[in-house]
Amino acid sequence: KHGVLTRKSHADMDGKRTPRGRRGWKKFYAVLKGMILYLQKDEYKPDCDISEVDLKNAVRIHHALATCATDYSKRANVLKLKTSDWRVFLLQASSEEEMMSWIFRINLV
Ligand code: I3P
Repeated sequence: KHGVLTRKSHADMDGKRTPRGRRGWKKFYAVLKGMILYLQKDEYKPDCDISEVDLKNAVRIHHALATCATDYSKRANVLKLKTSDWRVFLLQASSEEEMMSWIFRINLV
């Protein structure tokens, strides 16, 4: 699955709140491949040509949990992604349908 996702980092590893200055929203082209959610700067990336930055933004979603971010009301179609290392991301999808589809696909892994 792939599509545009806008990310906000809410908690870092070990569940600590992401500090001010790193809590802004940022738009990515997301690609779910195997157990990795790539958050890329640009749409097309052949597997052998992923940049260092894109690799850094990739999220391992094995043992991650995606839910509707019902406690976040500032934006619509936002899902919450908790990773196995206790990071928390808010991810805004382009529509409710897209949000549900991302949640379903992430939790299927
Ligand atoms: C954050 C940025 C986010 C905002 C966040 C700010 O500042 O303005 O958009 O979240 O508020 O800290 P920075 O880019 O300097 O990290 P919202 O859009 O959800 O308001 P927060 O600290 O209350 O999460």
